[in-house]
Amino acid sequence: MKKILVANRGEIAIRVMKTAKKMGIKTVAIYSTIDRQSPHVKFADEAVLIGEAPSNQSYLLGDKIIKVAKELNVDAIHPGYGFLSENGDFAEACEKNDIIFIGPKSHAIRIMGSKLAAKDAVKSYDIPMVPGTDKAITDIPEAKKIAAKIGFPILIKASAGGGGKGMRVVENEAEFESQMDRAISEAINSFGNGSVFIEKYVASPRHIEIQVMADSHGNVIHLFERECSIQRRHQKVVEEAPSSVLTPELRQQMGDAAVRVAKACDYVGAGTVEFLLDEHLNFYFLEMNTRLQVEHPVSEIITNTDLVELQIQVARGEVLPMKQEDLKIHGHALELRVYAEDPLNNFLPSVGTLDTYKLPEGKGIRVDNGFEEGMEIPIYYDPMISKLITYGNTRDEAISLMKTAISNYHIEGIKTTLPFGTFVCEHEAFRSGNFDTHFVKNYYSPEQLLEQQKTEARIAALIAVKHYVEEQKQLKIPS
Ligand code: MV4
Repeated sequence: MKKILVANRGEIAIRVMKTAKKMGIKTVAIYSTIDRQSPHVKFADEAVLIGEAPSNQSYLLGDKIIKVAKELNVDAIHPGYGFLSENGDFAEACEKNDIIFIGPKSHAIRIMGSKLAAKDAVKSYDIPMVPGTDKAITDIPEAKKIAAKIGFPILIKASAGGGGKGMRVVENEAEFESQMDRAISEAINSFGNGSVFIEKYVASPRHIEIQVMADSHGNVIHLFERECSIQRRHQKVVEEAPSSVLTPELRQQMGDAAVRVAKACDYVGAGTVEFLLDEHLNFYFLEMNTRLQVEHPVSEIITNTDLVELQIQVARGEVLPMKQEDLKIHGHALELRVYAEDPLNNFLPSVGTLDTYKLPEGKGIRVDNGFEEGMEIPIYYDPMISKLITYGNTRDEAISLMKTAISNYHIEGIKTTLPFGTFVCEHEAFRSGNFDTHFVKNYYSPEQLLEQQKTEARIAALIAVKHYVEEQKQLKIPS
C-alpha cells in the first residue's frame, strides 16, 4: 500500500494522514471549494478539488472520489467518520474497482446499518439484548400485546435509525397507537424505511461502548470501553476511558460480548459495539458502528495503540500484531469535543472567523485539530473544530489537566463548547462518576454555567487575596 486517499476533511483527515506518513505511505486529500485553504489540503502529498461546498456535491460523491483515486493510482481509501464511512454501496464500489476500502466489508456495514438485521445476526451469539421485538411491527394489536407483556414505558425505534432519530418513548397503552404512527412516519421521512420495533425503555442508562479490532484471519480483539454518557441530543460532548463504573469482571464480559458481535458479522477493521448499562450494571447490546469513531483517541491513549495504523495493517491483509492478553489499561483519558456552538445560547452553531486560535500544549495533552487562526468555520459541515484530549495516571489527574488545557485554549471570533467542558469537569456528578445519559438535561443550563463561572472567579479572587496577605506577612517578618 503506497498511496491512500482520505475521503474526509478537518481533524480526522489530518489524523489519518499523520499515521499514513509515519508508515511511509503517500496521502491524497480531496476538498470542496470552501476547503481550498484547509489544513488537511496542505498536509497531504497531493490534493484534488472534488466539487462545491455542500457535501452532496463533494465529500459524498463516491463515484467521483473513486475516479480520482484511480487516476492518481491510489491503493486504498480511508473514509474517516461520517460522509461515506458507513455506506455499504461505497465500500462495495471500492472493492469492485480494486481499491482497498479501509474498513469492514460491505456486508458487515449493511447488516449493522439495520438494527433488526443486527439483532438477527447476533441472536445465536449469546449477546444480552433489551427485551423487545426482533421483527418489524406490522400488526398494531399484536404489538400492543407485546408492549403490555414487556411492561411500559417502552421505546419505539426505527430499524434504519441511528443516533436517536426515529425514537419514541411510550409511557402507557393509551398513547401507543399515536406514538407508533408518529414513529413510522418519522422513520419514512428520515430514512425512507418505515420499519420500527419496540424495546423495553431503560430509563437512566449509561452509554458504554467497546472498541474492537479484527483482522481478515479471524482474529478479533477489544480495546476496552469508552464512557460516552455526557451527550446532548445524541451528540456526544465528553468521552472517557476507562469507565469509572466497570469492574474488571464486567469489563471482560462486555469486551467478550463485543468480540462476539464482531464475529457475528465477519467484521474486519476498527469497529465500536454500543451498549446500554442500567443502574444494576446489566448491559444490553444496542448497535455496532462500523467506522473509526470521533472518540477513538481515548482508547489509543489508554492502550498505547495507534488505531489508524492497525486499520491500515489489517486492510493490507496482515495479522493483528497483538493478542487480547497483550492489552492492558494504562491511566485515564478524557476527550472534550470543541464545537463551534454557543453553550449559553442553546448550543446554536456559532459562525464566524477564528480571529485568535491558540492551542494548549504540554505533557498529557493531545489536540486533534482541523483549523488554524484566521480561518472561517464553514456552515456546510459538522461544527466540530477540534478534540481536546487529556490524560494522566488517574481520572482526577486527567480532569484537572482538562481544566488547565481549556484555560490555555485561546479562541476568539466564535463561541465554542470549551466553557461547557469546564462546567462538566467542575460538576460534582461528573467528578464522582455518578452520572448517566441524562447528565446534560438534568444539570446543565446557561444559568448554571454562569453561576459556576462566578463561583470560580470568586474562588480565584479569594486565593489571590490570600497569597497577597501571606506575601505581606513574609515581607514583614524581617522588620
Ligand atoms: C435506548 C434507550 C433506552 N432504552 N434503548 C439512543 C440512540 C440509540 N443509539 C439508542 N438510544 C437509546 N436507546 C432502550 N431500550 C436510551 C437511548 C438513549 C441514549 C443512548 C445512548 C446515549 C444517549 C442516549 C440518550 C437518549 C436515549
